[in-house]
Amino acid sequence: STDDPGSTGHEQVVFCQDTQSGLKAIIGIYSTALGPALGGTRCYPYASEEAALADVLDLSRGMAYKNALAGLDLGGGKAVIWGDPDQVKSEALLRAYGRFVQSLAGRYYTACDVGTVVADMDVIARETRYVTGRSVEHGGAGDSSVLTAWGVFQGMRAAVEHVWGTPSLRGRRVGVAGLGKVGRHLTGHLVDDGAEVVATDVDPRALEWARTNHPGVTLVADASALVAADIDVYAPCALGGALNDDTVPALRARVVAGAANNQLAHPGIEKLLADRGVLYAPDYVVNAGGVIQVADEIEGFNFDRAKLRATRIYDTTRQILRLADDEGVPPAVAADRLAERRMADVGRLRTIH
Ligand code: NAI
Ligand code: K
Repeated sequence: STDDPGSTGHEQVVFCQDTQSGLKAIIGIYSTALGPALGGTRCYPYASEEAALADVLDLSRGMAYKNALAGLDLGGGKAVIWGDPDQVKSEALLRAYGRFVQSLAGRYYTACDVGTVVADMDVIARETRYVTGRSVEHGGAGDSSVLTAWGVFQGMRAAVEHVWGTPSLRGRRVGVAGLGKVGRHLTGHLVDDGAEVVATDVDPRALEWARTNHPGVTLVADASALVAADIDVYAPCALGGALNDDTVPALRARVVAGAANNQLAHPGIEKLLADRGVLYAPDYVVNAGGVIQVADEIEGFNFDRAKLRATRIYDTTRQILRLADDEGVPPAVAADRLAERRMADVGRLRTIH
């Protein structure tokens, strides 16, 4: 129980080992209050078992909050496979891992994360039915960046409305850092809505994509040039830690809403953003379109149904920003409170498992 100060609040933590394939994995189930725990499998060369455990505890808790706010009937879980994905991943290892997932009998559903790809989920699925994010050929939902970008766009509209009174992006200057899978779809939505997009990427192929598909997009040298540019909205769509002690003081945007996970480099950044009058739409709220997409696959993927759910990220973001104002807390704290309320309220009503 969370009343115990020594406890992390997790329901279950499972250590998995298969010596033959070299599998070492940890599955963390934070909460099944809203339904089976859903969260991806990360494959990463952790320095130690302690580091792997710390990561899975943190990530599985985060998924409980994310899934709750996404309006899913799913709890929060996550798994880590300890090792370099290029070296450790094999059919034998993934199938051994799949058997551990199956042994949890539906308390945990897995999906892709850093170090695992859709093809890995197809292999895992040969041992367990509790896996999602599979390939289209296997009945899966396919690339989740489509609805991730749609959800980010919806969250951005809510944040823009909160600051300027209208959700329209027409005439707004939006800085997109990272023209990868999500950044490209997002750029499309922004251009369609009449925004002026300023963007950057470290990969020349991404810049070429922009020049070819959206010649109206202004390209800048790097992320620091983007942060310092005259933009209204900043959309981090590359790596974590985009909001840090260097970028926030230089930031000219009044709104931050982007796809990247873990945008805040450390907890103090929230206050720095607030002090500078920057409205931060919490990353895990606005980037939930991806998990919404893979969650939908559990019922048999229906794109329109999933898109409708991702569209509601607009309403959720609005609600969170208002709650933050009412309760005088940063949006990330308001988001956590809303998630906790749903887990407590609905978790109490749930009778079927
Ligand atoms: P991606 O790997 O397709 O795209 C990332 C892009 O960022 C690449 O084009 C890369 O060259 C660029 N990049 C890397 N470092 C950069 C830097 N320092 N400056 C500028 N550009 C840089 O990844 P994807 O799928 O588009 O995801 C983007 C972010 O959104 C990641 O943080 C990911 O964790 C997060 N996210 C993605 C979801 C999805 O469904 N794809 C779901 C939820 C979150
Ligand atoms: K719990």
